[in-house]
Amino acid sequence: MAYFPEVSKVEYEGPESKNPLAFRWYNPDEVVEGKTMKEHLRFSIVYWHTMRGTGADPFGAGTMVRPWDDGTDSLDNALRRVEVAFEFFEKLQAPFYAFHDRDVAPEGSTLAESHANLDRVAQALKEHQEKTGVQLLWGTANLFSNPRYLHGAATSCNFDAFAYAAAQVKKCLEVTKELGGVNYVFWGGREGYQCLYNTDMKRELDHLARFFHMAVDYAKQIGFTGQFLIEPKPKEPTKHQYDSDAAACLNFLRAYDLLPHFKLNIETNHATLAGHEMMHELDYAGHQGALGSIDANTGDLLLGWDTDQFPTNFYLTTQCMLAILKHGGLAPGGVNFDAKVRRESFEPIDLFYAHIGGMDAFARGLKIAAAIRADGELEAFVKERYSSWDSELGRQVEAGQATLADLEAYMLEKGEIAPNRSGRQEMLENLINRYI
Ligand code: XLS
Ligand code: NI
Ligand code: NI
Repeated sequence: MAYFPEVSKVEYEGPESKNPLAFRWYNPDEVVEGKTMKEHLRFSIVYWHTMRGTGADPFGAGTMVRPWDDGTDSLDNALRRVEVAFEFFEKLQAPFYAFHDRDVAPEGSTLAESHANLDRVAQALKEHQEKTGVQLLWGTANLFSNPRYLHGAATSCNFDAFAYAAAQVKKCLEVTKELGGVNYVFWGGREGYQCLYNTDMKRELDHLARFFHMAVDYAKQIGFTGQFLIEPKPKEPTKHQYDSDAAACLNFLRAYDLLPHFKLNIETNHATLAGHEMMHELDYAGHQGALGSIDANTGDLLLGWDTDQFPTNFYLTTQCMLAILKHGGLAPGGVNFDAKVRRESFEPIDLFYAHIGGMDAFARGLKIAAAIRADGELEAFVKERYSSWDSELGRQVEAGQATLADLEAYMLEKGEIAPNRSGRQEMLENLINRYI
């Protein structure tokens, strides 16, 4: 059964191609810096936007035309979506996908029923994974949509909400393991606050840490070896999300002895909401050894919320790939398109155009970044910029072997600092432009 009869497998045709259903840059087997594009990029498609996005916004109902979806919450409908999803993944040559428990299977009227629904759909997902070779990049539990989580889940003031969330994560870990998921993600959902007058922040953070420790312990118990990831986001839905950015997440993980068990899943639109560039977040996570995976999308700076658009900007993808290559790549993470088509792009084929554009933008960013690295000019400039630190005393300071008194003695003798040199920002911006 073909749900996308107008599309056959999307193939690489090269930059000259004008076929809107072909890749112009993503050539899965092409080798860049010793690995294939497929191995570098590890593209993943999200179930929530691509299979479940309706196009609804606060001002109006859904607009998406999805002929296979009967609009019900039935198991049959869920099982049919699995077929659609895997046809889509295969036609796009996407090696991975990602889901929330509630995207793939309907919530039942009891927790036991929800568990059973998830088991049933997971069985179908497994069969399709085996048939197609598509793998699960990560699973996650939806701990934010149901009204029971209105005060949060792991940070709720209501102990029962915490317990329910724990039960959901336990089950979702089991299913992720069963499906061979290579990561498991916690995005903060409603873990944050709207108002400090009614919030015991310390207690909530302590609870969040307990929750993560229990997940780590349970993963060990069942032999789940995937990488745990936290996805930073500063706001939306709450005004302050606890996992606000890479630095805040790492501080939290360090403070609660969770650092050895977690890396970060960095999302572009969340970085911009936090007032950072994506490259900043990637580099920050990377130099702490915590760059796990990325949610590839982009926001609209004129809008200011999490618009989750598909990335098409070569400067953005080049910056991402410069940081990712610098820190040794993403595996077992990947480039996960946490992105949705616009409400006005309501036809199924728009899903193809969207993903093709995102995959091509990253493939091109990879090639540009690799070319910049191969020429080495940028790296050499940075190295030279810090070369005064390569002096004997500079090295001693870096190694923690010098004191304020040593530096005073040095400066008393020298009298004045060496002349500063230009940062050459504009020259370097021009240098990047040479490759784009
Ligand atoms: C929401 C998040 C979410 C996570 C998965 O803003 O990006 O989609 O990636 O829970
Ligand atoms: Ni995300
Ligand atoms: Ni997001």
